[in-house]
Amino acid sequence: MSKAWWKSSVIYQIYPRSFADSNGDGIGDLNGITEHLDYIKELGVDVIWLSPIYQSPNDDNGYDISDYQAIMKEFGTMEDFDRMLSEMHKRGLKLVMDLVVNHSSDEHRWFMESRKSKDNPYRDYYIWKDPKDGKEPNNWGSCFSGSAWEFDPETEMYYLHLFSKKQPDLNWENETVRKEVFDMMTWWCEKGVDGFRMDVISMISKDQAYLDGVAHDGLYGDPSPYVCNGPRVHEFLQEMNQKVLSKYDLITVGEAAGVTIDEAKKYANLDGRELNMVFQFEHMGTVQGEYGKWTTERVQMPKLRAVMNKWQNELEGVAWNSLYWDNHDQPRAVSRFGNDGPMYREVSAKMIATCLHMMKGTPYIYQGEEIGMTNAYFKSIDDYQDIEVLNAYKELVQGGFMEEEDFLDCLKAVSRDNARTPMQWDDSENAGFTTGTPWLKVNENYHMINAKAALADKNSVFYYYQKLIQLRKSYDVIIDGVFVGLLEDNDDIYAYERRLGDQRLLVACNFTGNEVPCDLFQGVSGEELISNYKCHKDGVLKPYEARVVLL
Ligand code: TEU
Ligand code: CA
Repeated sequence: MSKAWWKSSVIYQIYPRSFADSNGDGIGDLNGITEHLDYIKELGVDVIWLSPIYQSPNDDNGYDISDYQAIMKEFGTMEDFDRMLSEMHKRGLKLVMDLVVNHSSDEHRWFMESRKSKDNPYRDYYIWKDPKDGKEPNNWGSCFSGSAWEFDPETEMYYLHLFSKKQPDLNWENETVRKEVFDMMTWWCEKGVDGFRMDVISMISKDQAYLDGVAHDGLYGDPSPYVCNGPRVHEFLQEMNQKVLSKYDLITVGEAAGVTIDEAKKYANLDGRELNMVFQFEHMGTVQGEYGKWTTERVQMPKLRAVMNKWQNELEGVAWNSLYWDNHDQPRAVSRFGNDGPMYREVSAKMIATCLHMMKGTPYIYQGEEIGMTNAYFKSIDDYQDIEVLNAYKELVQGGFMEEEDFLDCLKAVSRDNARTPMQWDDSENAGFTTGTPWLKVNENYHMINAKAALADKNSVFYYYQKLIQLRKSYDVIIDGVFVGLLEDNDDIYAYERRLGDQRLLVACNFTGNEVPCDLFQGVSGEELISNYKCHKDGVLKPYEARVVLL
């Protein structure tokens, strides 16, 4: 198996707005990141993925870009960027930038020009359609509620925005747009960046018929059959690979909402013609409510296991997996898949980390996950800032489809703000994130959960992640071993083996707070590589116990 460096890497995701504020304005910034690179190096990761740092009006916190080659003023200057990158490289850390090219901001000069007139040279940089019977061109809904079409009175046409109305979709059918994107990517590669995470890259090719979608929620049509994995998406990515990616030693990961196994075998094929890997979403969406993600229903491990094992088995030898439990769009992993109460938070955080990090693929750690940060459980809609939340509140609560209390309960479980509360550095005011007023409330549990406390406690979640990362560097079976699911009808234990030659790595994780029978380790001899308990009980797994044994 080729030892491409991105196969043995572990990647740490930073949401810059919430990581560290160096100048007291309450907003994280690049100098704040630079000041904390030693902490990241101590964890042992190889790559840092930064959520967008480009100029943006922050309608969607940087995922609405108004200048792809300038730094967001709240985050600092290009000099700050250059210094941060050189400090990363000095520490042997690589930098992955977030490439958001399915759409731009409506404040990008391209769009400002495009909307001026129908014959403007930039008109076809975006997707404009005439009204149909005086209304939107079709029934598509936006991911951020409401219609995916916005009427522009200047030219009396609609433009497409699969996300907020301030995020108009770029027209990838237009080869000039593709050239602009490839030139911009080359510019960043020439500055020395080491890769790209590609935002909703599975959506850049739309079915040109623009047919109505099915209105599952009775409100708007679902565009995903017509925008996910579209007719030319692989053509566009192979062009990107030929014109940019293949010219540099990069790591590339496509965020591929709606990706299937078969599509992933194209996007992330080991033949290297497109990307190194993709983020699939199937394990994130195993529970759906009447209105999509807005549900308090808890994920059941058997469903999660079925999805993860399918991806482990079916990409084997053909394509490469990414491995993640959370990011800036998802609730905190320990709250969603573990138990964030005081009794079991740390032991269950270690267990879910073990379950993920012993799998085949490249693991991603989201800022704060390594110290077991939890959901925020905000009590009022006024505490939330995320456009996805606020638009859904308007549509569902103010629209009379959901009770406010029920919607707030859903927000406590699955809102994106859960992951965006400021990084908890220590137990000083605002968790050491800022000396000013934080842009989003700090989680109230920062006195107990913070990096300083974690670094002072040899049994902390931090040092457990550090050890998991070290194991990945020490045992080829973790990188290259074939995945074999075990106990696949057991409701409590997630178990599997990794096999490489005569090496067998046995992994078992109790996803419950009860002691459960388990004879996997009876009569086997081998070296225990890691566990979240110092001692074990024969024939059982303790609450949230994880064990990894090299047989
Ligand atoms: O997310 C795309 C995406 O699919 C998410 O909107 C996800 O479906 C949703 O957040 C789950 O609730 C990417 C970025 O990661 C996200 O932060 C941006 O808001 C979005 O694209 C638009 O750029
Ligand atoms: Ca700042």
